[in-house]
Amino acid sequence: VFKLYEYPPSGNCYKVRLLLNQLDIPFERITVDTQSGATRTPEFLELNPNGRVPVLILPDGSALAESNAILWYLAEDTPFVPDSKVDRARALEWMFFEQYSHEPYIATVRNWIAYANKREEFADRIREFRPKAYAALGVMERRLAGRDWFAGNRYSIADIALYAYTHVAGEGEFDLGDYSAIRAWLVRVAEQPRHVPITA
Ligand SMILES: N[C@@H](CCC(=O)N[C@@H](CS)C(=O)NCC(=O)O)C(=O)O
Repeated sequence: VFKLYEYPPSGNCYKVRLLLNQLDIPFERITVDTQSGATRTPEFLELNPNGRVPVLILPDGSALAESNAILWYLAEDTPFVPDSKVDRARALEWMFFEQYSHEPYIATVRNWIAYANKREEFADRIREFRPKAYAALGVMERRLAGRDWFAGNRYSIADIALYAYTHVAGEGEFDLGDYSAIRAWLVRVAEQPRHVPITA
């Protein structure tokens, strides 16, 4: 059985839970408190030398890190990966965008404000990151103009990767009011079969 090392409020960890649920794959959950250094113990670094969750333990006992790599592993040969070669690359295009241009700003600000109690300590960086986060939202809004999904013509792991932190951006005090295509897409994602909320 799969074992997921996770910090439940983390969007990166939620991506993996959401897909496991949508694939109807049973898994065990092990909570790791990222706020107290539990990801940096020698034991944890054996699982992921990069000291971060999520980590998925596969049935053969090996450990896989990086949320979007885990999504790719689980989704291969399922409808959650697009069919054509170019659409599969397109899914990766948006998953790399998520990790380089979106998550570093939106997830980080959300964590400092809503979970780590660092609003004052990191006030300068929050101010610096906010426009970069809105730039990423602007890119998503343009991509979604006139289309329902990020890659191919159906819901895929590219949507899961971007949904994770976009739908809780409000916890980082981001306002999606001007992003109507994103808001409509958030509703479409939440309507997919076997959807589970981040709080589950
Ligand atoms: N690129 C990684 C990021 C993972 C990550 O940043 N994990 C955070 C929680 S969301 C963490 O474990 N932080 C604890 C630490 O850095 O010690 C992924 O997508 O899985």
